[in-house]
This record gives sequence, C-alpha cells and structure tokens, in this order.
Amino acid sequence: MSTSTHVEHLIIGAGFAGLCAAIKLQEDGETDFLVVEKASDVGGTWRDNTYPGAACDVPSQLYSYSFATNPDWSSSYSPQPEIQAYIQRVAERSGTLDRFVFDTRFEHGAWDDAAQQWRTRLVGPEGERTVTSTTLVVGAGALSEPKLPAIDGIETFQGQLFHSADWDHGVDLSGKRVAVIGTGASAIQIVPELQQALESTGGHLDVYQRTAPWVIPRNDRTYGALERRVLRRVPALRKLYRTGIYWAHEGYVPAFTIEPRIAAPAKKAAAANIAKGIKDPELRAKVTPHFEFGCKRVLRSNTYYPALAADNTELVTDPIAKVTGDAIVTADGVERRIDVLVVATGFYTTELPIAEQITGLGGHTLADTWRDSGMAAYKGTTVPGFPNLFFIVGPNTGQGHTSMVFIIESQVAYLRDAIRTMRSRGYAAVEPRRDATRTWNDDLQRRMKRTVWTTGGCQSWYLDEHGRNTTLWPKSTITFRRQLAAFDPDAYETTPSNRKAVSA
Ligand code: N01
Repeated sequence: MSTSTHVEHLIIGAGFAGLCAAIKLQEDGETDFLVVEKASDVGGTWRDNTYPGAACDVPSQLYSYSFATNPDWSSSYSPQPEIQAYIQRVAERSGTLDRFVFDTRFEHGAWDDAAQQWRTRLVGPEGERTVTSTTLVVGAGALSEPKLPAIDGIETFQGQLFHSADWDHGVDLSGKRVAVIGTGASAIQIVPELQQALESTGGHLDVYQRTAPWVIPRNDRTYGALERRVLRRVPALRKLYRTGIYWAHEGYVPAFTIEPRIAAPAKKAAAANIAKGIKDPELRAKVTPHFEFGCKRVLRSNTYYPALAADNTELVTDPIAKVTGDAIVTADGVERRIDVLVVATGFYTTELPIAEQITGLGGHTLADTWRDSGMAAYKGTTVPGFPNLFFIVGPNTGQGHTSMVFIIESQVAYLRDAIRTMRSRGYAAVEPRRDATRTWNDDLQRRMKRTVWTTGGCQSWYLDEHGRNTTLWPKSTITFRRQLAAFDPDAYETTPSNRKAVSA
C-alpha cells in the first residue's frame, strides 16, 4: 500500500538528535512534523548498544539535555539502561511521541525543485508511504552503521558471531571460548565484563588488538542518596555541577588542537593505569600505545588492564590472518579455537550509508557530492545543492573529549533560527552558498593540519580514505555554539515563497 502525506518537517532518527529537534520545534509552535525511526523505540545508539558494560564515558550530568537535567543519575558514568530510560522519559514527557513513526525505514529522500519540497519514501509495517516536507532533518547519527571487519574466511565461522552494537543476549557464554576483535571504546567496556563472566564459568577470552589505545582511569563515583536529594532540590547546583564538568572536559581542546604536550599529565595517568593494572612487563609493553595521546579517542577504564592480565585472558597482537569454521588463525600460524566471536570493530563514519539515499538538485546524491572531496557541510549542518536539508551531527561536528549533546543542542538552535528566518522573510528554500561552504571547510581543514588527530601518528575512524578529518570539530565547543547561535541568511541562496510551484 502506498499513501502520501505532507508535513512541514521530516526528522530522520529518534536518538538524542532527532528527539531534541522534535522537542525544540514543538516549543516554537512548529508542531507539524514527523520523526521516522527504523527501530521500535527512541534512543538511537543508546537503544542499540546493549553490550555488557555499556556506559557513557562522558559524565551523565553533561551527557544529557540542558533543558532536562536529571538529578537521579546513579553514578558519574551512568550505564546504558539508565541513559536509555532517561531518553524514554524525556520523550514521554515531551508530548511529541504521537508524531514518531517507529519500525519505519527511511528509504530515499529527493528534493523536488518545482514544488520546493522534499519527497521521501518510507517503508514501515503497513508498506510504503511517501511523505513530502519543507525541511528534511537528518538526525540518523554518525555511529549508527556497524562495520564488520573484512577478514578472510569470517563468513565461514560456524559459531556465534555478532557486532558490539548488535549484542546477541540469547547466546549463553558460560564456559565458552570467546574472542573479541578490537580494542576501541566499545571493546574496553566489554572485555572486563566478559572476562569476569567467563572466569566464573571456566571460560576463556582472547582479545585481538591491532593498535594499543590510550586508556586513562575512569574516576567513577556512585551518587549517595543525600547527594541526589540535594541535586533534585537545588537545580542551580545541578547546573553549576554540569558547568564544572563541561569546563574540565573543554580543557582537552588545546592539547588536541594546538599542543599535544599539554596532555602530559593525562599521559602520565595513562601510564600509571597500565602499571597499576598489569604486572607482567611483556604485557605492559604490548598495551603501551605508539602514537600521540588524543590521536585516537582517549578511553577511560579502571578495569580493562586487570581484565587483560587475568589468567583466563590472552591479549593477541599478531595480526589476524583468517577466520575458520571454529578458530582465528594469526599471521604467525597459531590457531586459537573459539565458540563465540564478538567484533567490536566500529562504525561507518566517513562514508555515511545515508548519503546514498538523499538526492538533491540535478539528481545528485550526497554520496556523489562527497565522493571525491569527502564529507563536508556548511557549519556541519547544511550542504550546497541540497536545499532545506539540515544535519544534526553532520560532518566535522564530532567530539573526542566532551558531550555530543552540547553539539546537538547547538545545531538544533541553528535549525530553529533557520526556520524562523524562512517564515519571517518568506523563503521557500535556503541552500548554503558554495563559496561560504568552501571558506568554512578550508578554515577547518587548515586548522586540522596541526591537530593531534592529523599529526599524532595513528590511523583512526576520524580520517577518511584521503586522510582528511571530516568527522571532528577542531576548535572549542563554545566556538561551535557561538558560530551556530543565529542563522546567517547572507551565507545562503534563498528562494522566495512566491516562486514555489504546485507539485506535479
Ligand atoms: O569502534 P572503534 P568502537 N582487524 O572504531 C579494531 C563511540 N563510543 O565501537 O585501532 C582487527 O573505536 C580497531 O583497530 P585499530 C566513541 O566515539 C562511545 O570501539 O583501527 N581489528 C579498533 O581497535 C568511539 O570512538 C562510547 O587498529 C580491527 C576497533 O576495532 C566510537 O563509538 C562507548 C579490524 C574499533 O574501534 C567507536 O568505538 C563506545 C580488523 N579488521 C563507543 N577492524 C561512550 O562511552 C577494526 N579493528 C560514549
């Protein structure tokens, strides 16, 4: 069955970004929107990543909406179920959920220049439907498409295999031989949990490390009942606490973007973390990073190194040659038998699959537009050739040190002001000028050259195939907020409403 609807705003994704856009548009009286979500619930990455040990490595007081602070976090780094419950609670209280369509895939969106609107195909339980909208807001997330490793023979593995972002809770791990491939932010949370669960049931864990990450201690703290009561009763204190955490994290920006030597104390803390967690000098050497601090995401854990040092764990650093029906074989010819294979190998970040599904002016997809130059947008939000398309968490908006929610709120503020401006000035469409977009990105890429992400001697998901960093923001987040505080029509080609033709 194919049906057709028109809304003013179509929002893709019901994670932190899409929900924030829905709530704030509603606040502005822009109530005619739909949020389309492929899964059956809100939450995005916090709904999907249910692996053992999943928690936020940015303190929850900051990793939450500024307009919905929460006095009830159980600890500074809250576990995934608590974050998911928080997002669900905010969604329920917002009164926007009646405009969320779940279990529905965004198939394709195309700009209809004659009608000055987006024409989008959605596929849900009741079949296909077309939605036209004035704006298309992409809040689909930058870490939402799991990447499976291209390892010879992996498709022949006969045991259970799953990605960290798609944990199979039906698999009984008791007494099993389990391998984890990867030592990124997800893996270092998974490994300690698996090690303990396997230890108590006679199982064994192999951890396959390609690159040793920097891991600093996680200063986790459980909030006492009194502390929570005070935080609940005194919102000003909550705000002050949040602000303190924000500035403490912002202190990393100069170390990452100007002078890595500023990070010397954090490097010392990382070295002490290894020394504390591991006694064996050979294992210590294996986990010692060989690139500059901050070049890849800095990880936080107190339990990762002790888990690697445990008797039932082996850290394997020889490159993986192939996977067979029941084992992983490394380049030195050693075969390690396994029952379960967990791939914690990250996400598609620089070649967003959604770029293939969005077609702008002249029939060009976003993927075509970005093929040679890499992902780029104006202010991380809008793209030439794609009128009225707004990214929340777009190119060069990512953070290695602080809360993405801060960025999300900044981009939603820009979106709101764009819509207000379109209404007040009678614009049917806005599209960023190519010269403004070029100037914006040339400046970012110039700054990028001296950041630790470029100079630090590592390969990371921040960089695309050409070595360009198209994912991170190379300045302070305050600067980002300031630069997106108001919509800037001078940087845009605008189309007046009276040129809008009736759709064919
Ligand atoms: O993924 P990653 P992730 N053979 O890409 C290895 C966010 N996050 O899911 O380093 C062998 O970081 C790869 O090795 P190498 C956070 O932004 C946040 O862990 O490339 N190994 C690496 O070790 C984070 O940065 C939280 O040499 C292979 C690992 O797999 C982002 O998500 C928690 C391989 C991938 O690490 C992604 O983290 C978790 C191969 N073929 C995640 N391919 C918070 O707490 C890849 N690897 C907020």
